[in-house]
Amino acid sequence: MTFYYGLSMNCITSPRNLAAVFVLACSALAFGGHIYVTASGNPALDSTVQATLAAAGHMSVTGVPFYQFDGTVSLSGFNAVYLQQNYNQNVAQMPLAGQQQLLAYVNAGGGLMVSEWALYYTTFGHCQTLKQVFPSVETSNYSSLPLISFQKVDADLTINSGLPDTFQISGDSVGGYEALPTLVRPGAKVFYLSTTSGNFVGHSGWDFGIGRVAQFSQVIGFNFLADAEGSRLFRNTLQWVLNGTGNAQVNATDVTVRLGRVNAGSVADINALDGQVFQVCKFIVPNQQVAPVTVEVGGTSSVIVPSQLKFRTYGRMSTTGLFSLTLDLYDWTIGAFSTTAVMTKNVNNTFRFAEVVADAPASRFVSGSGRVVGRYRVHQTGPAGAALWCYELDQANWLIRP
Ligand SMILES: [Ca+2]
Repeated sequence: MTFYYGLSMNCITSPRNLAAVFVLACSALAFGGHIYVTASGNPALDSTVQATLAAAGHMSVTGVPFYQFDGTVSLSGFNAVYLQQNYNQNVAQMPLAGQQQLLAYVNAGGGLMVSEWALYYTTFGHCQTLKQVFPSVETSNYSSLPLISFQKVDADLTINSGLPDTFQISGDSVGGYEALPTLVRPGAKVFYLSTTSGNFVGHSGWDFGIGRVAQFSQVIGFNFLADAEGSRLFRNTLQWVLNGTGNAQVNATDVTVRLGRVNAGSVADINALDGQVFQVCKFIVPNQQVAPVTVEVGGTSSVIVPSQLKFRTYGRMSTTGLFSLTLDLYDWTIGAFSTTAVMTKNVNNTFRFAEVVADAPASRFVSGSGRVVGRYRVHQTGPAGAALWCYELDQANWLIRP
């Protein structure tokens, strides 16, 4: 979904350095990752970040500052990168080769967590290649108010764990406290609004490629990490990022149209996100209770007993009007499509990601020979621009974790 939130602030000048107070607080969480942290320019903060990560069970390395991340750093063995651009915000830009490396890293299944001012500086020419992985849309607006107010929007069990629906933090200033984006990119989630100055995107995330990215609109410094809820959100977010990494991608090998008529394309068109689409249109449906477009997509997983599995599509309606898309997964233990691994959402003319996540155990959605089958169905839910409307799919695949 694309979110747009009204009000805007009007601070356009560059944030500058200010001192912050050192305090440390942390508590434990499961599933240890190996995290590469770009140096903040403040060694005490880097130590605090590493201590916070260690208390949550993660190993970390403080690496080079973002502006020295030049493509020569090995990310081999790291599950995620925490990109900081705060105390060293305006020293220089991240070299293009470093941006390309991070982009490829996320595309290939790595995790990325970002805090400010990485987004802010993209409006001043930084990270023009990397910024496409950021779930929030860049802005030069920022807040000079120390109070950070979070309000939950898109619910997520990992992100929201142990946190109230609304909470406040006394933030950290490095020339300002937080960026004030009003939009996220299509398909990204707004986990929290930032509401001190209006309704801005305070915290966002999405799956990109077969990796995952989360973005804080705040400067994350000593105050943020010393705050019980700030620290919790920081740790939860990293956990959420880690939960989205390590995926293997399984492409479609076959499609079977159960209802509808193929108007364009073939299975080859749904193996890459490239604008080439497989288009199926409503045909003749005597009974409106039946989804007029019903298509099964099959593939082969090399992982037979996955810990996690999801079926993901990227598509849109070719026709204007009101429609819904339902995704579900074939459960081999019952020999039918699952009644619990089901997702329905509204769809329109804009390309969007949709996904259905396997409920436990995910292994029931993989046959003994590795066969996986996902299904998409499209219903008309209101007026439509054409009687024989069409849905087009650019990509369908599975993300599977061993
Ligand atoms: Ca395609």
